Amino acid sequence: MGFLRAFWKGFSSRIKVKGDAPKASKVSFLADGLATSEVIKATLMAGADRYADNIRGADLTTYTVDTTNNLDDDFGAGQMNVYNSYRILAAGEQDSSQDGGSSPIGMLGWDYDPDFGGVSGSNSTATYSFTATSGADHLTATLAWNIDINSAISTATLHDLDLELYEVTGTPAKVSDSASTVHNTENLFFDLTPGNQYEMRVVQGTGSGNFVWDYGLAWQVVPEPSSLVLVIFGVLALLPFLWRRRSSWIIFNRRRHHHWTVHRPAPIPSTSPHHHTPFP
Ligand SMILES: [Ca+2]
Ligand SMILES: [Ca+2]
Ligand SMILES: [Ca+2]
Repeated sequence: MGFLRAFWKGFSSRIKVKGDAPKASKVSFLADGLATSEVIKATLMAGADRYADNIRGADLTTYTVDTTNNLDDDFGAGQMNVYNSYRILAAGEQDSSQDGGSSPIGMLGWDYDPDFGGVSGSNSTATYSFTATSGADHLTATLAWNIDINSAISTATLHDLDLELYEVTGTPAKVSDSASTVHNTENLFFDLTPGNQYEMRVVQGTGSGNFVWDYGLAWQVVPEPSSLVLVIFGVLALLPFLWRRRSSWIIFNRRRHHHWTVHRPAPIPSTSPHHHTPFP
């Protein structure tokens, strides 16, 4: 519930900082793109875990990219991680360079582009530049858009957008893409080379004519899953040591300033009603 409260706080604080009057605030909030279904969908999918070591329920250890839009046929985008998605939303909207955005983009973020596809002067390529950190990082990104239904509700058109990743440290070279012709999301799931420069590009699908449509894009660059597994195993390896040092109960308590401390609960008094006297 804490994550959900934080998630909502991110939304509501965004409403408050835009304008003074409540009505103007709401308009700004919607115009932002933050409340669009495309951005919310992209944020949830880009924040999902492709690997999950759960305390309860089944683990997710066999994620396999096997669809034309780079998802798993069985698990989709993986296991929802609301905290990841909140962090992506909180990192803020970052426009493509064609729409006046600054470069580079952050390691987490999202964009809503209301006009894309080449018609009416809109851009038909949208570029998002970034540099991988010196660590072993992994990019997860989702481009999402809705089907185009005309006002008479008589025709439905699925515009074809694709998502590509170029390495641009030297001569630009495409290193990954998501180019489905039948889905309304495209996804990147890619191990980055430390320190190299990259561009994510939203483009028209091959053979697609011009159109004008809107999309949401969300991304996160985080340590590779394999690195996270090593950290998890490292912590697990330490647990027996802590267990012996601190007697039979260990409670991890997160205090202010984000320090983790280890406590042993006070011994149960002999007068406690919960104390069990052994049978003779
Ligand atoms: Ca935008
Ligand atoms: Ca645009
Ligand atoms: Ca496509």
